[in-house]
Amino acid sequence: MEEFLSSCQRAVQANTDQGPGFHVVLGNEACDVDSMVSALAYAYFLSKTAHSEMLVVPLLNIAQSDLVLRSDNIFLLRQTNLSPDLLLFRDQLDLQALHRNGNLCLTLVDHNVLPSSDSNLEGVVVEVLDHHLLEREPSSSCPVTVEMVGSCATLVTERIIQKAPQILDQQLAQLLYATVVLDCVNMAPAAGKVTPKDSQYAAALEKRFSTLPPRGALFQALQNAKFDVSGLNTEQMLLKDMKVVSGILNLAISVLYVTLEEFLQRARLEAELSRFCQKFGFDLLVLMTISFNESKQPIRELAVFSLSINCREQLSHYLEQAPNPVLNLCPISSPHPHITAYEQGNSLASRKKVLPIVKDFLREQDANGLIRDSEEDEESRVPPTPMNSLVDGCPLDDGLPHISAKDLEEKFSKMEADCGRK
Ligand SMILES: [Mn+2]
Repeated sequence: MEEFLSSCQRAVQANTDQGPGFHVVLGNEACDVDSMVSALAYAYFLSKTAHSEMLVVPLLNIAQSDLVLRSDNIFLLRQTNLSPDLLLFRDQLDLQALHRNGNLCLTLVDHNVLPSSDSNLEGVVVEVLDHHLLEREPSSSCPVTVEMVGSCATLVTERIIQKAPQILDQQLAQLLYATVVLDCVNMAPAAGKVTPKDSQYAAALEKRFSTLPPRGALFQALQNAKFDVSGLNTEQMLLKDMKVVSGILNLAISVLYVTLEEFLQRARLEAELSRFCQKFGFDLLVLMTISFNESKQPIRELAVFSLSINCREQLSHYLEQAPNPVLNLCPISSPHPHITAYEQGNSLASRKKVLPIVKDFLREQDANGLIRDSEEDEESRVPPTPMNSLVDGCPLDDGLPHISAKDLEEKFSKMEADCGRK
């Protein structure tokens, strides 16, 4: 696999108009473990079996700098001794330019239609292998394999075992096996993800490679890695699982997978939070932490950050008083003057429950009731962590909204005025 990936990199670096062109195997924009492994494994399979001039390359459908947010992907790469430096990312190969020059064909794995930003590439899609709801128009020039299995990696494994079992080595088997086990929630029927075909091919891999890590341990390790934020800086932690709500104020709610105490101890935290707010144009940040006690019960805490005392106090007060649901916020001491911190007694109130309260707050701040929501507004979308292999709602392509210094100044003076009015 390393040799194959190195040759792909060399080919991309040497890319010229005169070359034979690229057959790109592309996963979805969430670039979760399934999309990454399906692209790597299927491209490898095609490179060994396809009889075409074109160079087959797997492409991760995120920018290289976003890989750090996919801690489970990084964990699996490390576990299978694959360096992330060998991977090719969306910002390293200009698909549009290749397409313009007639040098591109595409195989889609783990999704079956291209997002609107890439829809002009539909004409060069030559094959699809996926496990999402079929949204693709049938076409004679593009064979489509869509089956509602737990993991797209199951379909890739099936193809390899049926057509080229000799290319399976321990490394490739482990990549595929780990993905199936992760997507199928440790093959537990109760989780409702696993199908007979997933079990069949997981068992086939176990049978061929007796040295694969034990299923339960592998699942737990990947699951832990998904929530491991130890390698992330403050900005990355905030971006990892963030939603944006905008009205007269711009507000972000980030879920953090650490205890609030641990987060509040980060060096220069307030300076980092204000830099974050300036960079992305936020007036207020709501930080919701989730951690687990020894009996695996969730512990939730909540904090509000804003450089404006008025904004911070008003939102904090609003959350304290919110009737539906009652959050049972109990103030805890914060070492930072601009951060109000709470234990959240109602540990069932996830961000899904807190978001409407925050929207109500913004509505009350804004006589016009103009609220924008990160789900409805493509412009303000930021990449949430994919919790499963669904591509929907996991955009990494649109980047972040661009905000000029002038916009910011206006925003802040408006914010102060608005908050001061009350
Ligand atoms: Mn998937």
